[in-house]
Amino acid sequence: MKLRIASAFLATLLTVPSAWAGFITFESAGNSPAAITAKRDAFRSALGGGAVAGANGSFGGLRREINWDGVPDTVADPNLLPGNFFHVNSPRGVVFSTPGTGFLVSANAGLATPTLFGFPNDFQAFSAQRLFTAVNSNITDVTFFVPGTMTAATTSAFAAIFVDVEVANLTKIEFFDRNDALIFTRDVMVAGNQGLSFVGGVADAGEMISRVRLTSGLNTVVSNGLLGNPNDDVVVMDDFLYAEPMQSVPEPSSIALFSLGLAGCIARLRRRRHSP
Ligand SMILES: [Ca+2]
Ligand SMILES: [Ca+2]
Ligand SMILES: [Ca+2]
Repeated sequence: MKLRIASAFLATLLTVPSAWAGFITFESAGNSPAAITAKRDAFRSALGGGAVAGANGSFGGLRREINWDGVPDTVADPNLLPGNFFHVNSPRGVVFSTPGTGFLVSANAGLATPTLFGFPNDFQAFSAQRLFTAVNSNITDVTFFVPGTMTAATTSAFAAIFVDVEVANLTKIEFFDRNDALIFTRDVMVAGNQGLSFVGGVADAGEMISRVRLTSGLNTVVSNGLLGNPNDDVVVMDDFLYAEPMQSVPEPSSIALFSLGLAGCIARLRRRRHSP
């Protein structure tokens, strides 16, 4: 019995992630791009890479950004954006998925399709002119690859800008590790009608983010000018910022588990050798 309790305790000890000290949160909200620029800049500084983008949104090999503004008209509203556009067409190491029916990037001015998904009194851009949304869902999941390769990756930091967050506790950002365990969650600050909200988290103890889930309000964009329902808070997104996706290395707890298993094997082998 004692042995059983001891093994249960040991198993618990080994499956608990090693000291999630948490994430450093960066957040602010306001009615104009200027209101959140200082916090965006602080997040940029925390990750490094400067302020000038290189090819494929790479900042000094340390950070990536997506502002949607360079997306071609052929994959912008009313056309869907492929979920792997920033993995294949412009390799930035991210793939998007949604329980909905796809993704839209808003149209530029001067085209047949209205800008801002057809809601000029609700949305504005942080970076002009394009915005991003899932279609028929308020969920966007982001997974990571070493940019330009099929190698799965993790990141240590992620931030997003949300547009038109009017109701508290509906819009949030969540980080999951490689075991799909939730390691960070934050409700996005309310910014009011047409406002902008910045939220991001930076790992401070080596945590590795395998998936980011962005929940945008409680409404959905169905198509330009059309919402899923007339009453609930509709929210869309602008810039994504994240630390350069890196190939995953085993976490300390997995190494410990592996070493323990190896030690057990060696002990068993030794016992076998010494037995008559
Ligand atoms: Ca609004
Ligand atoms: Ca933009
Ligand atoms: Ca709203």
